[in-house]
Amino acid sequence: MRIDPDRAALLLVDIQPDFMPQGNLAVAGGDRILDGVRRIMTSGVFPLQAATQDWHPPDHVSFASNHEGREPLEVMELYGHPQVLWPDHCVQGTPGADLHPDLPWERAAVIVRKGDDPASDSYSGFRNNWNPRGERPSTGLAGYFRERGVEDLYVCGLARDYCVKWTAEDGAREGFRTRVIWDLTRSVDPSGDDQVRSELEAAGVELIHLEDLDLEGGA
Ligand code: VGL
Ligand code: ZN
Repeated sequence: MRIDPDRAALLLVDIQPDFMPQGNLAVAGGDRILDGVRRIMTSGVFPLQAATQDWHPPDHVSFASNHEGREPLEVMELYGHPQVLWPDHCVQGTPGADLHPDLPWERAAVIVRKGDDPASDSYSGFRNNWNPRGERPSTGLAGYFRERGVEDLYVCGLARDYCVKWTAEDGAREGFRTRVIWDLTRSVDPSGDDQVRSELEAAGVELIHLEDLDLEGGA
């Protein structure tokens, strides 16, 4: 697959130490995507690269530790929607919240931090999850891509079943031709992968693999 350098953007979702196998919200095999991600970032075929960074205050509503008597991975209802309660992760300013130190982030033109509102979670790079008023406020990322002339989005990162999925679904909803580089993602719960695959496809997201990209086209 040829990437049109004038219309494509690479979107790197939440590639942070806390989502690595040793991290506070460990994703099995999260570190296995790093070599491939580095290859794409340095291949020269994506002149425009953007990243998201999960970035929570310590009192964040998604942390089980902020709900008396709740344990991580329990689900509660929040503003009428299910909310998974997570272990504390990606706390602003902690090493686990950094962009992963082994990747060439100088290539990213824009880094969108998300999840900084203590009262709502934010899986997608485009919009927060619901706030108490039932809205999903924009991060401005869709407008950024539009002003940069982007039409095609290539999404990879962590986690496949949460932030990658929500980001890709919102990207498609915003009108971008959105592709997920499936083998450069990993799931919190791999047993749900079939459902993730079918929900992404139902949202109009195309699932591709690293080998589908023509990385020789770049410098
Ligand atoms: C994520 C759960 C909580 C993710 C972030 O990056 O997929 N998942 N915060
Ligand atoms: Zn988070």
